[in-house]
Amino acid sequence: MGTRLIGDETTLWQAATRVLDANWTGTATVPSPALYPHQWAWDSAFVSMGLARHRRDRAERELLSLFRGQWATGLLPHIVFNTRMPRHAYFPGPELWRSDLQPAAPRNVPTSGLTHPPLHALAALRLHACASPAEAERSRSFLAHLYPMLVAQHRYLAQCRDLGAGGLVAICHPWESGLDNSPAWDAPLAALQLPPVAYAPQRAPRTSATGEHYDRYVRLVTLLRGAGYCDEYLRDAHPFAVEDPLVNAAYLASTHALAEMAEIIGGDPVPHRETAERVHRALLDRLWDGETGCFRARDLRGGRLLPAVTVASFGPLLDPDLPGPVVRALVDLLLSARFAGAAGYPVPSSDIQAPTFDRGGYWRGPTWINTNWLLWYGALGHGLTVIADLLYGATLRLVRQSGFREFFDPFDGTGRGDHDCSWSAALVLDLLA
Ligand code: 9WN
Repeated sequence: MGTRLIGDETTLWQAATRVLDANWTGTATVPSPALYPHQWAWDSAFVSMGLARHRRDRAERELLSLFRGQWATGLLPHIVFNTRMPRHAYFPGPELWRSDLQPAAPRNVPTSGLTHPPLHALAALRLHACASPAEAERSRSFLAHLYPMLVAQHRYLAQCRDLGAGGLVAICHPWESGLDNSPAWDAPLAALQLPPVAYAPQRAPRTSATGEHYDRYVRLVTLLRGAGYCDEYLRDAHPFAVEDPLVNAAYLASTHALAEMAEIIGGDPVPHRETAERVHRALLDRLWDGETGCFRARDLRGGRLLPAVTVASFGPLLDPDLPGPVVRALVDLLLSARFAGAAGYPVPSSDIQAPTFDRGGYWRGPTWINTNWLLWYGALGHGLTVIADLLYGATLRLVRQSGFREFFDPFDGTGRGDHDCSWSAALVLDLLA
């Protein structure tokens, strides 16, 4: 594949494949060697899209290995733990979640009890789309094998996570958004009552997720665990329940992918199309704020749209049926001083003009390769070639300048967080292919 590339593209390609090779454990890919030694769900979706261009066999194993962690309820956990890692390798480890005590959790595969943005059907379809004619039949069989697991994942989301009964999926913890310390979660987290005991050990202050944040993150997990991760508790009592535009846009894109997969393998696409139509309408009815011209997260416990405007607000570009005026309003916002203004490296994870903006603060300002990729993909789907080219060029410029870092300063492109980050490498392969 690299032979089609020229000059520094070949060098970049080879550097990206080296990162993915080094982060391969034999069955899956760790998000980064130093900080994240287990398997994370949305990371694996992105990684499999890159592996599809490099080691197809591994792309399939990556997804299968993740689904080993799927619960009987259909929940696809956000972390599948590698039992060969020492206990202190990552906090919080299996001892916080105690999935081993849950009858629905798989035996001998410790997992978390939360989920992650459901991009897996989209990733599986992309894997199929880049199969060569010689690989097509095998690829179709792989899709047929994975399809029931993806359907179960989506059934869980539709049946157990539509907490607002309006057709969208609600997240029950900031970790489920993938954008952990996004300013969007500040208000619902602040409303959470903490007991007088500190729960979490301090993590190194490399992010803005401080000890205070971690106390709240861990508190939410202990509440969930105490209730046996049960659906009724989530629906009726859990204090954090938010409908996020990016999570729901991922859900919608993957629902469309499930419909296409059903056609490829001879299944029934109609139920997926019906779900997609419902999610599309609910995104507009429940999360579109016409007054300010953007999508916002809905706090189900507070009963209102949350004020923060973040990169997640652009997630619905993944909806192929988004009305033209809504697309145009999103493009205006993306190109405005709030997201593009002084920043040379779009797209910052948070509104530059908001008081909470922090250029080094993890999901409170920096630019990330995976969110850039999602917006690039969504822009292409709407024929927004100028926006897509802008995102493509800026994303490759980031990694050329600073390497496959976890995240980047949105003003000068300085690399931050961990090095040799898998999704940064994988998505560069997808972009270059
Ligand atoms: C908690 C692995 C994950 C990403 C998330 C990112 C970060 C974990 C953490 O790392 O989250 O799940 O410990 O901070 O926020 O998006 O999936 O790369």
